[in-house]
Parts: sequence; C-alpha cells; structure tokens
Amino acid sequence: MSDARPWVLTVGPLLPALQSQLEQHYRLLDLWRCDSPAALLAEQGAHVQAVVTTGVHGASANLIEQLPALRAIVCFGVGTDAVDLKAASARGIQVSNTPDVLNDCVADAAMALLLAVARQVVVADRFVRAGRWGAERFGLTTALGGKRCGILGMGPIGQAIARRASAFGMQVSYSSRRPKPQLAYAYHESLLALAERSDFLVLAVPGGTATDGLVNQQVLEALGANGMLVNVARGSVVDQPALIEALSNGRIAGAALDVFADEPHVPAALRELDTVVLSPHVASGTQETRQAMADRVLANLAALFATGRVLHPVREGAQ
Ligand code: 8YV
Repeated sequence: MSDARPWVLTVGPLLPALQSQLEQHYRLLDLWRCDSPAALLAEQGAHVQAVVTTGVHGASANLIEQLPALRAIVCFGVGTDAVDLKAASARGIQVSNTPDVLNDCVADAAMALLLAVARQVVVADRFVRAGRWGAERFGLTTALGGKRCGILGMGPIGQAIARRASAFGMQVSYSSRRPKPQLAYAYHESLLALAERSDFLVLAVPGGTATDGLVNQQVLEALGANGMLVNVARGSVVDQPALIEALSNGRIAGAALDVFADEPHVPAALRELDTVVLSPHVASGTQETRQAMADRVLANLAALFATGRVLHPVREGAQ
C-alpha cells in the first residue's frame, strides 16, 4: 500500500513528544540524524513539502534551494532570525512560528536571571555548598525595588517582563522601533538614552540584521559601573567581546545571559566571572511551554496540508 503522508524534514533535534507525533502523521526525514545530509537531500529532497526547525537551527538559503517542492518552514520557537526569510519569500515559501505561548515563561526566566544577578543567588549557593557560611560573611547585594528597569523591545515578551518588573517595584522604561502609546511606561527613542537611564537593561528584541550588535561598548558604558545586563533575546544583539571587556574591567556590574554569540560555546572569560549568571538558552524551556510550542508546530503543519496556509505566518521584515 502506498504511503500518502506528506514528506517533512526536521533540521535539528526536537522535543521527543513532538518528534513522535511528527513520525505518526508525516513521512519524516531527520537531517540531523543521518550520516550524510548531502546524500539525503540529493535523494529525497525533492519530496519535502515542509521543514520543521528551531530558533537555533533555522533554515539556510542553501537548504531551501535543495528542496524544490518546499511549501513551508515551521519553526519551533518565536524567533525566525536563523531562517533565511528572503530566500523563503522569493520562492513563496511560508514561514510560521509559535507566538504567544512562550511569553510568560520567557518573562519569568528574565526575572529569574535579573534576581539571580542582583541578589547573587548563584554565588550564594556556591558559598554555602563550599562550607564557607560561618567562617566568612556573605557580602551585601543589590535591591530591585525603586531601581530603573530599561527594556529593549516592547513586544509581547517585553510587555510581560515590564509587568513583572513593575510588580517588583521597579520603574520601567523602554526603547523599541515605535513607541506604544497605550503603555504607561516612559519611552526612549535611542538605546543609548535608555541605557543611561537604566540600572538594569533587559533585552527582549528579535535577533537578525536589524538588531545585530546593538548593545555595543558605548551602550555598556552608558549603563555604567552599577548597571546590569539581562539577555533573553539573542546573543547577536550584544557585542560579546565588548561585554566581556566591560564586565572584566568593572565598567558594568553584572550580566545574566541565556543566549550567546556562538551557542553552545560560552567564552571562558564569561564562565570565570562571579558577576555573571549563565543559562543554556532555556528561557522558554518549561514542560508546559515547550508542549504548547509543539502543539503550535503540529497545528501549523496540519493547517498547511488541510488549507494550504500555515496558522501563524511570519512576514519577511517582521524580524
Ligand atoms: C527556543 C527561542 O529555545 O522561541 C525562540 O525564539 O529561542 C526558544 O524559544 C528555541 O527555538 C528552541 O530551540
């Protein structure tokens, strides 16, 4: 009996529950599992109608070119900066993401990181484990209440962070492409002005060319010696060598980072600093949110094959 299920290509490893659902509904090709991706694409690439990928793995122009029947690139994640949107749109290939469902968990993670760097939660944990409590005194840390929390990017994630920071008694202001008059927070047109007026600078913008290297040496200088940086956006938004330099020389007080320039590689200079809190790109990584993201991926694929359109399209230029 012939198999009428559509062919779908996965680029990187996915949530196991999602992988098994995909295996059930589609003829699945796993690029990341095969010994010779080039041979797989040459032999089977012509069948593939949809690609499922992640924020990190994306889909390059080169991959897209090798899939002549491709109709959609379905992302497990909200950021599509690793997908070549130009190459996709030139061929009329739809791109979808998983909006809304991860905002709260990413904002929770931003606050967890902010609290961890301000209150030195990780350093305190290491202090107790090393048996230093009693013999030594743990130093004082930094309060959140009354401090200025500057948020770069006021999309749904930025707004979820703003609500949480306000609940901690922080004064929120922001910078984004356009002011959002419906929001009560102060708006700064330039990132430099935002950094100058922030004790904590939290990044919640999409990655991609429009935001590449925005947080540079000048912005870090403006944040200042008591300032702290929190990044739950993309490593590309920060000039990482400039950040390392600023942290190493006390030009800023600390950083809490979930994302990096070249994941999963984290420079030793960052790993060695006690003023830095690190996490492995897991801001959306709760069971609940990852399941909701998986559901969105399946819904987008189902809609594509039932109606010809994905449910959550991403426009080129939206990043
Ligand atoms: C995921 C993300 O960690 O949504 C995004 O853009 O970066 C994350 O939610 C990633 O897509 C899963 O690999």
